[in-house]
Amino acid sequence: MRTLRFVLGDQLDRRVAALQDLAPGDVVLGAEVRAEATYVRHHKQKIAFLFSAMRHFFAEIEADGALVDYRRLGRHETFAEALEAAVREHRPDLVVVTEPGEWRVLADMRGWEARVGVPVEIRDDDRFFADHSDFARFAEGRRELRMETFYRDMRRSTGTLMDEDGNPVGERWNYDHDNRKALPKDVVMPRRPRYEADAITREVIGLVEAEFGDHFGTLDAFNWPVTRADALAALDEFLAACLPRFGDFQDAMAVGEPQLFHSLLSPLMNCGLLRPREVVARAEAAWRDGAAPLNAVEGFIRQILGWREFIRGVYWLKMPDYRETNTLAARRPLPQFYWDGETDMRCMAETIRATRDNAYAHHIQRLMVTGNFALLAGIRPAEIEEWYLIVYADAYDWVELPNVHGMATFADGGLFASKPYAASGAYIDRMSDYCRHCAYDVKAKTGDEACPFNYLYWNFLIEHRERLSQNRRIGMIYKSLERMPEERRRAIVASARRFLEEVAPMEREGAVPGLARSPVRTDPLGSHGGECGGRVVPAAGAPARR
Ligand code: FAD
Ligand code: DLZ
Ligand code: SF4
Repeated sequence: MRTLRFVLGDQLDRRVAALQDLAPGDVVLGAEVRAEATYVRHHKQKIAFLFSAMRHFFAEIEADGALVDYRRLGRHETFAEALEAAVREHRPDLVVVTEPGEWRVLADMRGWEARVGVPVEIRDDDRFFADHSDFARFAEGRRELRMETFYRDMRRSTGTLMDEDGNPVGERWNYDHDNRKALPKDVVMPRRPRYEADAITREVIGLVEAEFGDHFGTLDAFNWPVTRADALAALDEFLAACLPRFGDFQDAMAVGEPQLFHSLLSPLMNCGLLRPREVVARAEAAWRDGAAPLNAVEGFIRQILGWREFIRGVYWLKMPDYRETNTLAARRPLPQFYWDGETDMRCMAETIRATRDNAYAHHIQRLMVTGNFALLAGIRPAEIEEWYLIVYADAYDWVELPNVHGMATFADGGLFASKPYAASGAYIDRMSDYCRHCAYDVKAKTGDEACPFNYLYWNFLIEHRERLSQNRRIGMIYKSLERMPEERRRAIVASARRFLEEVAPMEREGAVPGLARSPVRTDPLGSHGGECGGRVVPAAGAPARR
C-alpha cells in the first residue's frame, strides 16, 4: 500500500503522528502555499522562519532516505490544491495527516477525502502531554476551568517535579510569589547566540521581501533557529544562561531589553523543531543536577506543562463558537499605533517596536501592556485577536485565541480567568523602568499629562461596574471607587473619553464593523455606573473573522 503523508509547516518533527509508520515507497508531502501566509497577513519573520524551517526539515528527511515531494511557493494557493496535485501525481491508496493546530484548517481537512477521492486519515497530534479526551475529562462537570487544578493533575500524571511519595518537590506546587521581582539596575543580561542565515534562509528572506514585503514587521534582525540541531542548541543555551534567573524576573520588563531571561522557545515548540516533553525533562534535570533553583524550574515548567497544555485544551473544547463572545461589549477599533508604534506611551512603543523587529514579545508585555491596553480601551475582540495572530512568530489560532480572547481581554466572560487582568500604570511602573522614560506621568490620574493606563483603568471599572463588582477578587477595588468623589470620577471618564476618541475613534473611516455593539449610554456613570454586556452574538452581516 502506498501512502502519501502530508506534513504541515507547524508539524516539523520526524516523530509527528503522520510519519510514525513511514514505510519505503511512501511519499512525504510539504507545501508552501500562499493562503497560509495571507489568511491573516503574518509578520514577515514568521513566514521566513516557517518557510526556512520547512525547507530544512524536508531536505533533512530526504537526505535520510525519505521520498519527499516538496512544493515551493507559487505552485499552489491552498493546502487542498497542493494535496490534490500530489494525489494526481503519486496515486496513493491512502493519505495520512496529523490533526492541525487551527479549527479553520481542520474544517477544511475534513473535506479533503471527498475532494481528492482517496481515504484521508487524520491522526491525533500526540506532541502534547494531554489529548482532547484528557482535557474533556478534566473539564467535565466543572463550571470554571482553572489552570492551577489542571496543572497539578498534569504534574501528578506525568510525575514531573514530584517526589517518591507523590508530593510536589519542595513541598509547594507554586513559586509564583517568588517570581515577581523587578529588574535590579546592575543585572547582567545573558548574551543571545546568533544563528547565521545560511543559503536557504537567505533565499527565503528574499522571497518574503518580494512576495510579502507589505506585511507587518522587519526582517533585519531575523535570528531564529531553523533546524532541529540549532533548536536543540537554543534549548541548551537557555538552560545554561537564562533558566537560573527565569523565575526571579519572569514578570519584569525593561527599556531596550525585550527578551530578558525568557526562553524564546515557543516558535520552536509550536512548529515541531523542539518537543515540549524534552524541554520539560531537560528543565527538570537542570534542577535535579543543581544547575537551576526550584522557583525558576517550577515557574518555567508551569508555563509548558500547565499553561500551554491548558490553553490548547480550552481551544479544542470550546471551538468553533469560542471566538464569538464579546462579554464586555468591546467596540473600539484597533489604534493605528499597534502597527507603527507611534505613541508617547513608552510601554506600548517599546512592546510594539520590539514586536515589529523580532516577531516576539514576552508574556508580560503581551498580557499587561498591549493586552491590558486593549482590555481597558475596549478594542473589538476580532481586531485585537487578529493583531496577535499576525505579529508573533509563535502565533497559531490554538494558542493565540484563548490567550487573547480569554486571558488578556476577558471577552469569554471569565471561562478560565477569575478576573480581568486589568491594571493601572502603577503595575507597569512596579515591574519596569518604562515609566521613568515616558512622556506621561505615571503618578497623575487625570488630565493630558496623566498616564493613560490610570484613567483608562478606572474608567473600565466604572463602565463594567454592574458585572465586575460582583466578582470577589475585585470587589475591594469597587469599595475604593465608591469612596471616590463624584467629581473625580467624572474627570476620569472625561479623560478616558477624550483620549480614546483621539486614538481609537468609534466611527473611524474604513474601520471593520465590530462583532458587537453595546447599548448606547447617555450618562457615563448612570445609576449603576454604566452598562456591561452579557454574552453578545455577532451582529448580522458582520464579516467572518478571517
Ligand atoms: P517563556 O516565558 O520562556 O515561557 C516558556 C514557554 O511556556 C513558552 O515558550 C510557551 O511555550 C509556554 N507558555 C508560557 N505562557 C503560555 C501561555 N499563556 N499559553 C501557552 N503557552 C505558554 N504563546 C504562543 O505560543 N503563541 C501565541 O500566539 C501566544 N499569544 C499570546 C497572546 C497573549 C495576549 C498572551 C498574554 C500570551 C500569549 N502567548 C502565546 C503565551 C506567551 O506569552 C508566549 O508563549 C511566550 O511569551 C513565548 O515566549 P517564550 O518562549 O520566551 O516564553
Ligand atoms: C503559518 C504558515 C505559513 C505562513 N505558511 C505555511 C505554508 O506555506 N505551508 C504550511 O504547511 N504551513 C504554513 N503555515 C503553518 C500553517 O498555517 C499551519 O500548519 C496551520 O495553521 C495549522 O496549524
Ligand atoms: Fe506606560 Fe503610563 Fe508608564 Fe507611560 S507612564 S510607560 S503610559 S504605564
